[in-house]
Amino acid sequence: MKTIELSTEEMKKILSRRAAKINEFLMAYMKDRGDVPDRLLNAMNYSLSAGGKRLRPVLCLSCASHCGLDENKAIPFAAAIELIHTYSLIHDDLPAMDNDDLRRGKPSNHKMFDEATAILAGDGLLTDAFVLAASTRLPADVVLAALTELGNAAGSGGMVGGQMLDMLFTAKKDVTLNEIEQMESAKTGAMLRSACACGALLANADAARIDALAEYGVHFGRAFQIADDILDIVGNVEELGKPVGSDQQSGKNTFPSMLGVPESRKAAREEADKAISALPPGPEKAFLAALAEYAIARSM
Ligand code: GRG
Repeated sequence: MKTIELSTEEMKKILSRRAAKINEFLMAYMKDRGDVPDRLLNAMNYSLSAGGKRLRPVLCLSCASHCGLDENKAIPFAAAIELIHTYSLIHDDLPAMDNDDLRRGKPSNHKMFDEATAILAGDGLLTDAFVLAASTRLPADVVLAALTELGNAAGSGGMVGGQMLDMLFTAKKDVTLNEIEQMESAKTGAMLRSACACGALLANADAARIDALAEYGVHFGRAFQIADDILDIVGNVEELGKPVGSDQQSGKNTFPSMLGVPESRKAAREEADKAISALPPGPEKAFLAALAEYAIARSM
């Protein structure tokens, strides 16, 4: 066990304060959108305001601050990451993908609206995200580097590719643990890793620091995903925001379905420890370490 210098309570306070900043920014951004048809705007707003934890934007702000940038300067970029995350959840729930009726404890977007509207809401969020991220008021080369990083993580070599592998592996009988790791590191891990890397890039940090925070993000992502998969087996609907056992029902192979819950808990613990060990020194070390603990605490 590593020494954590921030209590869970203190960490949660900082997490909520940062999530509130992101929420406030997103509300203002989504309010002033006279160009968007009402139904589309309502569908985008519905999922954006459904109560997400804002983990990715918070990681981005914290990593930016860890590298010496005033985190407020990174808010538009961090909010754009949440737009992409929200799009991915809307599309993930569609009948052609995971076919989930519930998300964040509420009817999924296509259940609340309809399939075509949900597809367009996702498309709108994804595309608008890049315009919003590009509006970040920092030097253009720095914003461009972060945009490239984010596009790669969200795109076909990252999250979208991971989702493709997920669909392919769900139908496949003899999936290996390596394949599951590869799929999860792209599907869930890429965006978490990228949120950290983008924070460091926006702060114009040196390469070693960007790599170290990206490494933290990789292990954070693995710990987070394994914890989520464990919760799908041992959690409850309140924690999950969707019915328990959906992975098993849809024939998904996950860490706990292949290794069992106790081994998976060990793996999640190891990944959280690796995330914490990767952290370079700086003002956010205690917060980022406590956040990695929080990512697995729900599943232990
Ligand atoms: C459809 C292109 C496309 C991609 C979908 C992210 C993703 C890829 C699917 C999500 C599937 C899933 C439930 C994975 C488990 C881990 C995860 C990403 C959980 C949701 O993230 P949280 O817990 O969600 O940060 P909130 O609701 O807090 O924003």
